[in-house]
Amino acid sequence: MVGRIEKYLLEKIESEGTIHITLIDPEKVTSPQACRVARKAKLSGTSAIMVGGSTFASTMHLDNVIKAVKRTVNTPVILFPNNVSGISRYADAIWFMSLLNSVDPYFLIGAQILGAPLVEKCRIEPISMGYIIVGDGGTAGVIGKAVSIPYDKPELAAAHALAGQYLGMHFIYLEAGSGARRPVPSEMIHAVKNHIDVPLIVGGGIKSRSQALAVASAGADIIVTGNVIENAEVRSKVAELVEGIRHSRA
Ligand code: 1GP
Repeated sequence: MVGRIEKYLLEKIESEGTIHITLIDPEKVTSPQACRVARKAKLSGTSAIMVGGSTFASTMHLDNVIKAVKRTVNTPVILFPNNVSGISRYADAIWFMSLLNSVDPYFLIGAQILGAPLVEKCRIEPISMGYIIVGDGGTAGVIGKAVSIPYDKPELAAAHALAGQYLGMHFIYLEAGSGARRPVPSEMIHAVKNHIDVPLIVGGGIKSRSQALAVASAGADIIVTGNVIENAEVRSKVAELVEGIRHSRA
């Protein structure tokens, strides 16, 4: 079954090609700052807001950030949880994700078992996603105990992605790690895209128009950026990234 937010994402991708999502890390912002980012990102063409980080924001702060963002923009808010504590009943949807290259069963299925009843109780739309950490992997790789896939092994990334699809996941996410020195290379994106039919999300280290253009041209359906937006004038930076993505469609 496809829920409302998933349908929205699929229709956006269908009509626009690659889309951009803004990631807000609740640990790094106050609620008013999150609102400003969301409002400006929306004006510049972002399609949804993801909220989550790899470490330790309190659930109360997470709730407050999401409530504030939802009061400010009508863009869907999708949780990007690093653990059960990343669930907020105020979000529209949650990436219900498994870290496919973790060596720790907790990140493969343990946290999901603990979180599922809460997601059901709070009626948050779960969107099934296979999460794959590649390259440096950053904090997410360390916390998630991932055996990161080297950039020069695109066929390994493709095998992980295909396994995720065969297990029934609706989206696949190639994650280079927040603030990665180098985004996921085009060859890897291309290899994965050639093997899967479900939409491909790519994030980590995308900072410029040309990087967004390269990632979109290689086959990403969704591009996620966080860091670069936190550290720049939001409106012009998101506009630059979205412009790069649009150029890939030309
Ligand atoms: C991190 O993929 C996201 O989980 C976004 O990464 O913060 O480097 O944009 P950046």
